[in-house]
Amino acid sequence: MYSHIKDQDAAVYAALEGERKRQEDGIELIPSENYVSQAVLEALGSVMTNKYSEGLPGKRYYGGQEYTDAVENMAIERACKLFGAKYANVQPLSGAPANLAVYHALLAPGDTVLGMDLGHGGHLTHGHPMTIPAKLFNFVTYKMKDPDTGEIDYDEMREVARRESPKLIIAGFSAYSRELDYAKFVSIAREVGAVTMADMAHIAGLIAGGVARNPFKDGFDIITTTTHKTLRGPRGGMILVRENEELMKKINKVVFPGLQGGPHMNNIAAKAIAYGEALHPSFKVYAEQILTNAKAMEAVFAREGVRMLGGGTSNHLILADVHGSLGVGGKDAQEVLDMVGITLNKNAIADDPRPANDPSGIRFGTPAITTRGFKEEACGRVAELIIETLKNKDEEVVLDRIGREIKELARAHPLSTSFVQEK
Ligand code: DSN
Repeated sequence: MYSHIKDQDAAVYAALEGERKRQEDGIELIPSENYVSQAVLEALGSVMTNKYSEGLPGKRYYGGQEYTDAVENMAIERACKLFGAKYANVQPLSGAPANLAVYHALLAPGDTVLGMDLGHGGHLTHGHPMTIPAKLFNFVTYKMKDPDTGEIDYDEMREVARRESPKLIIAGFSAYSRELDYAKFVSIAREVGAVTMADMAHIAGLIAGGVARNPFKDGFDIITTTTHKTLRGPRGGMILVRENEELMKKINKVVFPGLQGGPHMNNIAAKAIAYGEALHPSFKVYAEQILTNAKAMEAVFAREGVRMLGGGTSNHLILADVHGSLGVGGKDAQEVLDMVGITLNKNAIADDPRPANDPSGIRFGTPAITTRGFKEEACGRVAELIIETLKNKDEEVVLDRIGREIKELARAHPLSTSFVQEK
């Protein structure tokens, strides 16, 4: 692999090979990561990277757009088909610029946005004070009623909405393991005259695979997403509009020229391929297996009495209170698990008494290992090994043995060059 890089630049080659090997040898549980297919990788390394294509298909600023137009139109059509949208913009470079584009299309400085509290599972781009949107707009939040069931406090959401009159209401999260009641969001938004946006970055693949509810079915106006998480595409973002053409036109103008320059056409070609994969019947098998695998891990954590936020999971991820249950802080947990070959991330839990750089929780999920062909039995074993590692975090002999077992599990599940998921 990478033979030209090897001949030309040994230092970069060493880093690429090291990363390839790390991904192959370890068990990847960061719930926002995945392994793309060879076809997606090829598109990323294709000649499309050479081309400038500012504008939209049929309305570009530079010449020579026959093939870029074709590939972007394919990506748009496939995205709309996957998610039941009338319009799509596939140019956002990632999730944060996709969200920023929607904010700028809909809001004036000082306008109010209602989103999920970051400490209760929301995302940085939904109003963390350090972000540019938070400096421009007024973010107010809703929370879970009870972190042990994960139920959102919709009564409080309605009260906040009535009091604050948000122009935009956001559903979406990066560390929340239950389904949202989109119909309730829409009813609250209609009452106060707000537009609804679902940031479905984490669960786009589950929606595409038909195992999570599509917010458009309940009347959401806009969906934003990254394309590289459960959707298993290249790194990137996308904005979908259910049916309002004027809304899409406003958003298009912000994506370019408002926010970005030339779209990354190699990435858009890779998105088209990934959306084609997600439209294939086997993607449903993949999405179902993600959930089955997460349930297998949940069962082990429940049996071992480790507290899970939301009381467990209905999607691809689990947020576990390892400090509360096992006396290990999130930072130490992440580090010792890295040592045995399990990659996940430390994560704050709701109303975490510990600091952000060493919170109480770990967050992990099944999209990447499911791509590798892990089934529920192997996932249950990985969950047992996580807990055993944390209980023996200073026992070198135990950790060595676990590390060897992790390597064996990884070897037994090599990455396939085909994107088709086997049952
Ligand atoms: N960094 C992503 C995640 O891990 O959820 C969200 O931006």
